[in-house]
Amino acid sequence: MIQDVLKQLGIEATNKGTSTGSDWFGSGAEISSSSPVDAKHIAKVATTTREDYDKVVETAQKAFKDWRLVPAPQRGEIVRQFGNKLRELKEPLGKLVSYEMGKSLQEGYGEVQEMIDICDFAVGLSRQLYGSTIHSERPGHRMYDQYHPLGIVGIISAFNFPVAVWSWNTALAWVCGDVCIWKPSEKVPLTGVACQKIIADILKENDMPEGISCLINGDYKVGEFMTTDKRIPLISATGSTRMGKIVASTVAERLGKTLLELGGNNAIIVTPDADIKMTVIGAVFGAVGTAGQRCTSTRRLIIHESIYDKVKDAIVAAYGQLKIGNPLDENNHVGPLIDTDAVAMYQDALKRVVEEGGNIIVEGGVLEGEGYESGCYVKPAIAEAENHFDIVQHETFAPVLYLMKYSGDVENAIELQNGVAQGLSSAIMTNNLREAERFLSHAGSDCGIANVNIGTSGAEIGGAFGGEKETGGGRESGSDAWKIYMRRQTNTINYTTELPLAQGIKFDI
Ligand code: UN1
Repeated sequence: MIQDVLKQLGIEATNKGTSTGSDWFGSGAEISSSSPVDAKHIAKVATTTREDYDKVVETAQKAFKDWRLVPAPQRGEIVRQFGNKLRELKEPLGKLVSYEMGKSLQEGYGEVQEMIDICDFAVGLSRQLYGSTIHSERPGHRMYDQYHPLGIVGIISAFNFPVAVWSWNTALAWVCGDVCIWKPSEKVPLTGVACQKIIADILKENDMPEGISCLINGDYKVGEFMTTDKRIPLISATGSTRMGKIVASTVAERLGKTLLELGGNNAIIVTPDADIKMTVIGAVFGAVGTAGQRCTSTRRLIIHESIYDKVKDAIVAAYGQLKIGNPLDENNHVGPLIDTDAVAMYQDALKRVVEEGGNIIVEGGVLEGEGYESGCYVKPAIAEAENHFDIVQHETFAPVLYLMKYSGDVENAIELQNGVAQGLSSAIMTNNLREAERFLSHAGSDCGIANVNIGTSGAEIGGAFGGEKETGGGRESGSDAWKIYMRRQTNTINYTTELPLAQGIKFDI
């Protein structure tokens, strides 16, 4: 099956990993991509050397000069064609995402659907890159602000959403008149090659220059080529808080802009007025979907003491039904972790929660035997824990869910929910309007995403996506997230024969 998929997407046994569009080159060491599904080698990708990288940036700089002059709706037309091509290739690309990364086939397709959706969004946006008009304090003057293309956008994406997060950035950046250089995670280089081939064909069919969409490959050192490079005004990076701090300080050193989407430590508050059935679906999908490897995955359940046992029993029972195995088999709920390092981190978290006084109520463990040869399949686990535990305060990118109790008012639950360093996604399960509104108020959740009666994961592309505190503060995808990809300019025009100064200053000569 996978051979057909690779063929449909133009993936060879060994692929060049550096591209400015139709031109592929690169002479760096090869990365071998293997699947966490069955540990089988899939194909190789050559990494990008410094010399290759400089060639990419020079080509991108030239392309920017032309691309910024293409009217925004025409740039949108290219993105529309890209979205249509993704519709045609949804099946093979979704399968490759699932096989190379290890998420379920449904989620692989869902990820490609997010790409299609953001393309549609970007097409509409290409006619809506609005600024404001402002009334001047001076007679005969007019003011407005406008948004201009920024330049080269460097995109560093993570393994867990190997294609969608790139598309959120690049589809918007393109309609905004920017050109993009993408470094996918070195854990999933093939999906990057596949996407670049798709857009390269579209750009070629439209006689567009090389350099509008560029691909580079390699580890953090290749990422550093971009973060230290003054020619790249914006770096959009998705990944751990540790990585984000390094990227932020490196880019700040040269006063560049960053868009950071980093770790989450997402909680669902379950109040006495919660619908238990909905809570169970939301919490279980949130905790075990993508094997707990979404930045929006549910890590903590904060449950009112009056319903604690009832919710706990229902969730434990639901965990008993979970099927773990090959994610390409639609009967399975939970696929593998990305690699054995991730498995070690998962094991360490379970050890540490016990050491800190936690109580495991659904045992974890690494699965062995037929179908589990990759060593990456783990059992989703649940521990009763306290919010202040060091391990609970950290994001473990694995299916480990912490249960904790609150008593009294919803304010106490909100305090626990906010009592972590991260601020990405949050949710409350309640049919009580007062509780829901308090949770959403300025004294409520401090996260970038706050949901009522749905879980923490699975955000739609129409809203701005990102979070506060150690999540990095960036917003990508919908709403007005496009503004970061443009530079703002304020214009004042005097259509009189006088030159009055602002603030009433007199300056007669
Ligand atoms: C991520 O994990 O980096 O909201 C992105 C969600 C998805 C995106 C997650 N739409 O869960």
